[in-house]
Amino acid sequence: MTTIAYRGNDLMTPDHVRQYWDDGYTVVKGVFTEAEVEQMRTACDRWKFTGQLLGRTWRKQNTVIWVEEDKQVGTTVRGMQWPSYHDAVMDKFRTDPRLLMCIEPIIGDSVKQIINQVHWKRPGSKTTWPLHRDVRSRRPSSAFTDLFESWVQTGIAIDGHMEDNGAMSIVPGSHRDVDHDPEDKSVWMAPQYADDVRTHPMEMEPGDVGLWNAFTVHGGGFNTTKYMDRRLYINGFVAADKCTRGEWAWNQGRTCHLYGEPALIQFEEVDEIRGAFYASELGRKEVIRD
Ligand SMILES: O=C(O)CCC(=O)C(=O)O
Repeated sequence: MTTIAYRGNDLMTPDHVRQYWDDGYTVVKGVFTEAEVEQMRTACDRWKFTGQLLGRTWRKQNTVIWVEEDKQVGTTVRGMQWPSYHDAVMDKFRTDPRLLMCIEPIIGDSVKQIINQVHWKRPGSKTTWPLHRDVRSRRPSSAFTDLFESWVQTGIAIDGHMEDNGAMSIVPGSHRDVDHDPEDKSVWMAPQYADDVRTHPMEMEPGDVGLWNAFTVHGGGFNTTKYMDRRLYINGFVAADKCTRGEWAWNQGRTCHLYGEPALIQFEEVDEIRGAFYASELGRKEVIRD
């Protein structure tokens, strides 16, 4: 576990750090300003329109846009990974020093990034993420060491993140309900927590940042509003010396920009399939990941 000195103006206070380890999550309020959140909204909308134009799930190396047919609302862009290779706004916020300030007390300041992802929950759609633990997606497990301590997921609320528009729920303490064995598939999905009294929506205002552990149960929620979008910008980080995959984000606190060949992260064929493709044309099933 990392111990760093707290400075008076740090966003991530000792109480946040304590809550993160005790409850498996925390929310840091007011990290980004409304003007900055507006930039993220505009960038996310551009990607949503791109997905709508493409009309089908599309990938270029680590960048993927997942497009689904939704029985209620039709063709729907529900998520994407790694906009930051192609989008200066998303890239800027991915490595914003305030995000480092949030994660540094947990995993230190030499950090690689595995997740750079946007989730949309379209009003009236069936989009949801059944209750789960993110350990399920940290594959292959051999690439990660001490996942419980070395990994942290962050989510920037781009819209108000509320029960009505599909805020994800969180289960405080659920990271301590199980052994931290990445190969124990029986703990990956966790539908039984729907009835757990601890389960509640992780409500956030735009610009707040939620952090959660790889073993904390979370997910669920539908956007039952008529018109209100629910966009969440998720960035997942790992202590660099505990992971053999990912793009560097910070090395001893210094920002590492994306350049050169994309790293091996979750798309196994990143070096072999270099061109853009529609998943359906290559007969591939592009499973949505987190
Ligand atoms: O977008 C959401 O509501 C859920 C996100 C989630 O469960 C995840 O990223 O693991």
